[in-house]
Amino acid sequence: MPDRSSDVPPEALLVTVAPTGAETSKADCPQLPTTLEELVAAARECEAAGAAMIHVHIRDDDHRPTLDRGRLSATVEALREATDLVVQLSTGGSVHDPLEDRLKVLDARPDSCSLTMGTTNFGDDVFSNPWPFVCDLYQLSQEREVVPEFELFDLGQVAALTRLLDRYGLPYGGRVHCDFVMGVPGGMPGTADALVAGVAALPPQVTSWSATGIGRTTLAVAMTALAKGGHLRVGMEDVLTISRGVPVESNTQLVERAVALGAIAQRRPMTTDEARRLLGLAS
Ligand code: KMH
Ligand code: ZN
Repeated sequence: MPDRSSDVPPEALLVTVAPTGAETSKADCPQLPTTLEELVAAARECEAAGAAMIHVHIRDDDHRPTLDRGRLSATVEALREATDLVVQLSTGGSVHDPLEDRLKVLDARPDSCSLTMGTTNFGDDVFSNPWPFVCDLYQLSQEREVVPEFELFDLGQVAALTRLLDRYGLPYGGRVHCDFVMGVPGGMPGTADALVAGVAALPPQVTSWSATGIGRTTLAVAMTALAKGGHLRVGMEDVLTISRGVPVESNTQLVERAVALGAIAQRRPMTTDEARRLLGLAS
């Protein structure tokens, strides 16, 4: 039986920042980091505020979502140069991205990639993740030595994670980290009850998990995650108001709030070295 324990202490809180996403337009939210310069500046500030991992979606010159290979590689490089953050590229992209382009994200050689465990209604759209695609992406991540973060939008996707791990074994690095993405219209609700049910259903191979609540569910999910000993993802991909009707000023503001919530729960922000150990990225 392999040793599944980690030397990262339980008080260490992984804060992942998801600064941009693919759903919000620059016109609607000028403070959204959409250029490489804005993204790098946001990443530096968020690292200083306590984030240890960044979940990245990129935009083109017109601020529209893109999976352009050259831009993705340049982004990974720039983030590595400017920060010590664990760099996670989104393989979810936007709901309009073809599956084959989403597989090619791994060509940019990130530390980590998101890997969604099933198809989800996504507002009026469909976020497509058919089982064969999930299997292909997972095996590619193993081959390319990229650590996946399993994104769980629904309880059925927790069962799909169990099935995937049973069929294909552990990820590269030997640890299993997942993230509950809650409150998407079409996915599981962003409630304490739903998170408790999701955590109870996690397969035994899981070594760490975080959670994020979309929009107005953000605080309920974050506080429940802390109460259950989990980690936090925050950022303007997931929420654009800091309180009812008050726009978020920056991603840093959301990271600072996560760190403050963590402090109430007697957790302190995890260092980037600890995050690498937690995720199986440390050599
Ligand atoms: N933009 C959503 C359709 C991920 O990054 O892997 C998918 C998403 C999940 O954001
Ligand atoms: Zn994303």
